[in-house]
Amino acid sequence: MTELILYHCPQTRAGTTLWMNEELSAPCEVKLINVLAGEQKTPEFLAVNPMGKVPALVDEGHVVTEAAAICAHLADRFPDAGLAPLPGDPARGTYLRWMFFAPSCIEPMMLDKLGNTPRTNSSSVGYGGEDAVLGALKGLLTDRDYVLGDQFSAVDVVLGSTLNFATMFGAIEKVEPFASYLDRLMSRPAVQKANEKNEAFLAQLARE
Ligand SMILES: N[C@@H](CCC(=O)N[C@@H](CS)C(=O)NCC(=O)O)C(=O)O
Repeated sequence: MTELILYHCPQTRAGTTLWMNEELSAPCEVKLINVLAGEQKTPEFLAVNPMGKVPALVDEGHVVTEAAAICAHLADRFPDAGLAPLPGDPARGTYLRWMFFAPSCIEPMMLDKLGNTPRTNSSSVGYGGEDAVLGALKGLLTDRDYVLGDQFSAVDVVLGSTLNFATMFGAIEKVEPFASYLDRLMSRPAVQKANEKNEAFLAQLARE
């Protein structure tokens, strides 16, 4: 049997991958890493992810880190779920574009904004600037339900999760078209299941 272990901690970026796991009907065994207790810096976990960060996935001995990479890998690993255009499909370009846009443009923009470290050199800053990021996202999400149009895919898990964090922390205002997109995603059964599991995980960590 396929052995997939997902190292997870509730209330962290690992939530993105827990959601992805639920979209696939949970093929991964979830192992909790209590970040508040410092378990991500133990020698055992550093042997998995030398960054000492969650999430991490071990797929039959192969380590995948970075939430977006884990989601993309899981979508490819379980192609029958139809959560990723196959290599060779031109739609795969759109899918990969926004899969990378989330961690390489939205995240640093959000962290710079929340950390009050504005960048002035837009031509050398990878995300350009806040207006550029918001403009690109508005252009993407206006008049479509999901990144690929009518079809939900793993890129919506990554982009939706990142956008959800950004609105929760106040880095991006929850206005249209982001509000409808997020409401559509957050009402998915897989999100509800992941939320319930996170509640149970939090209770478990509090008892330990
Ligand atoms: N680039 C990583 C970031 C992962 C990350 O920063 N995880 C945080 C939780 S949100 C963490 O594990 N922090 C614990 C620490 O650094 O000690 C990803 O996208 O997965």
